Amino acid sequence: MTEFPEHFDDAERLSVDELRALQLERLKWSVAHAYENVPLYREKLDEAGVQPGDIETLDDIRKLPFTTKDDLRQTYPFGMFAVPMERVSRIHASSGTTGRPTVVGYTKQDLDNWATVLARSLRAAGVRPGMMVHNAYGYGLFTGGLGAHGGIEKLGATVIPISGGGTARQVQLIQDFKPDAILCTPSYLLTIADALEAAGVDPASTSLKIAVLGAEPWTNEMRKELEARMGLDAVDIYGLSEVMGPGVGNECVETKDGPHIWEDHFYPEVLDPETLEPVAEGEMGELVFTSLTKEAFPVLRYRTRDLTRLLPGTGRPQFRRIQKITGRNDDMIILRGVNLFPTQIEEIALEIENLTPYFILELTRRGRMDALTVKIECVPGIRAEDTEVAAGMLRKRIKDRIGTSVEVMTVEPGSLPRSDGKYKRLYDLREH
Ligand code: DLL
Repeated sequence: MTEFPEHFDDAERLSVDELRALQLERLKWSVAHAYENVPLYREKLDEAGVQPGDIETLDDIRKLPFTTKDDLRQTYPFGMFAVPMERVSRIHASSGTTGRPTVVGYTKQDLDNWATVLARSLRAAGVRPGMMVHNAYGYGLFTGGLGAHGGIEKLGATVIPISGGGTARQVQLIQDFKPDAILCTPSYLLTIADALEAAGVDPASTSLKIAVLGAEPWTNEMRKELEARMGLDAVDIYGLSEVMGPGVGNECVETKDGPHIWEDHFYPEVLDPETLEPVAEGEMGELVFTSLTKEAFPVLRYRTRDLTRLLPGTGRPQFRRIQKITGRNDDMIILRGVNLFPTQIEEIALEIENLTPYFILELTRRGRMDALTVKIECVPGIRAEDTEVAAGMLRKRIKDRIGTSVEVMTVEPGSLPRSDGKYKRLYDLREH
């Protein structure tokens, strides 16, 4: 066996003081780089009366203006690139739910840094050089597939670049190649587990020992469900295209307590989404990132719309951690004045006997009121009475804990759409 270091690279051995010094040096570079090379940043900074030379401490980051998805749309496709196109090695894009896609670019150095943070992420998740990794994130413009691919190679593991979809073939190759780890969305892992079962294979009996899951919100209850069903460790990977792609942060398999942010490359803040002021330490708010090393596509205080809190590091003590993200501002359903996230339903449903993680939410209008229906599959083969009991319990717990009434409708096992990537849970059927 090859010797491998306890950590993937030296940055993981920095003390907090060394890390802060490195961040400040890099922040100064990044702000100057954005100011000098991206007209929109120059305009925004000038308007805010800030010059790159005004950044003297890390707290001075608060003088900087914000960047939003709208800024990226307005400069579509390449207006935010900070290097000439000849230096851009790769382009990715995210489709988003509405409007133009957001386009991001990477220099050779950016791709190398991305592979490093990804390799570090996989290392934290328990993946080791020499292991075989089944990469079922989608390849293409989506950052998931190719982003993870670079990191797997950099770590020194073997990559199976299967991409998303084609579930029957995924199941076949898992049995034939016997990979140690799988990378995909949590909802797609459920689809794979089902397909294994349908093929007469016990999902817990495969060679898979680690699943590195992300690209959509998922709960600790879903983690328990997947770990029990598949006999593996399920670890959370976080990231977004605008900031890099997968691997902005990752959970440590030893602690499974939320992703550590690789702060030597991405500087995190959590702000009150209304006032845009920092929340008190450890409080919930919107996650905002400033890139510290990106050449092609620097971002200053990019508003992610992801809601979480910043916590002290555990498994990698010098890096701050975020609480597992359970929702985005955009996923929030406001039902008759009560805020509700699909993950809250997932959490409750998975506590109840005979219910499955397969559910969708339908939002409709009855007269002047919005109504929410949870359509959920029960486990196959149970009695009609037990179905009723489970549905009633779900309805009651949602009312008790979230404070709003919803309808619960149980549907035939296997009748709801299955995921092949990011799973769509909410269907808004109201007329606009
Ligand atoms: O989903 C990058 C990625 C690929 C991350 C593979 C992890 C694994 P986007 O398509 O730009 O990029 O979507 C980013 O997805 O702002 C979050 O709302 C959500 N998201 C990503 N990872 C997680 C996670 C990729 N672990 C958006 N938990 C982000 C919860 C996540 N939400």
